[in-house]
Amino acid sequence: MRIAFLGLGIMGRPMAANLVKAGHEVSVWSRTAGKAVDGARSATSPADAARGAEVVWMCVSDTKAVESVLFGPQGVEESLAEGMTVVDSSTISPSATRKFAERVAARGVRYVDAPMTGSKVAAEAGTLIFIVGGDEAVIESLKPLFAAMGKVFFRIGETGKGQSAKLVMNLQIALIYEGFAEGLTLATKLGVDVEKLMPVIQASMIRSGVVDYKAPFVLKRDFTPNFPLRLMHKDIRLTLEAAKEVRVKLPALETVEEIYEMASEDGHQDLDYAATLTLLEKWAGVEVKGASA
Ligand code: NA7
Repeated sequence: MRIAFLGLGIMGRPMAANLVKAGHEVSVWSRTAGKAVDGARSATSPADAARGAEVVWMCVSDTKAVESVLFGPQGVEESLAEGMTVVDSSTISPSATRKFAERVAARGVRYVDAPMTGSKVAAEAGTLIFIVGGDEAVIESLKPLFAAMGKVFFRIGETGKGQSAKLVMNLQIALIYEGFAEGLTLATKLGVDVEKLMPVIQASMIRSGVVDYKAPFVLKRDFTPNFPLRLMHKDIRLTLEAAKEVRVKLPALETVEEIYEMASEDGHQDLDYAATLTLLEKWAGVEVKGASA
């Protein structure tokens, strides 16, 4: 297929590379000049990349970035042609997604939201999990592309539902992790050795994917970003906005948002979101340490 891939960040670049590897004809564009992918044509603008493409796939930071790539100067809109499909793998606002979809639909273009879960490692290995919203037949036609970049995709419903489901997922990840971080902080303050506590956690119903994944990093005090705090913070804000639009109150997430705000003020926005622990430690006057730290 002829694909325009827009946004060569931590996730986007390996995704585009996997499309090339799968034999697709790929044009790439990223806001910062000089980013390239072997075997892909480097385009000068989103409009240039999208010209003649069957599918335009985006993976940029946030709602504003998607809007600018689509509808800004030299945006994708200039090159839209009937029958084209626009796919967005960024995590952005569900309601903005529906508006963007309506605007391109007026030009005969289909829109699929396909945010993903999985780290940089999964993007490189082509084992991402896509959470998808859009027309069933259109999504079916994208199967080879999902297969090139991911291990599985789930269709949740019509356009916008992929983003909604993604926010619901990240809400739970953020809260589960904060529970774990508060537990370790209190344990340390109460004089409980966290290395002795871990096997109890793992033998109990607290055991979870989040704890399995994060515990080794936290116990080593390794906060290098697997998923940067700034991006989880963005997703928490998006979730609170989406909840407000439908008059749902999320008191726990509101509190966690404040913790992210203060962790950012402490300069931790580019560390992993696990670094929210350091704020709890500061308040408690302790440092959580495993044997390996
Ligand atoms: P990164 O590594 O921060 O990359 C973000 C990408 O978005 C990168 O290619 C940026 O371009 C691009 N970007 C940011 N702002 C803009 C604007 N205003 N216009 C155009 N392009 C922009 O994020 P990830 O790859 O980890 O994640 C991407 C999305 O997936 C995000 O929504 C996550 O929550 C999930 P540049 O680097 O300047 O070329």
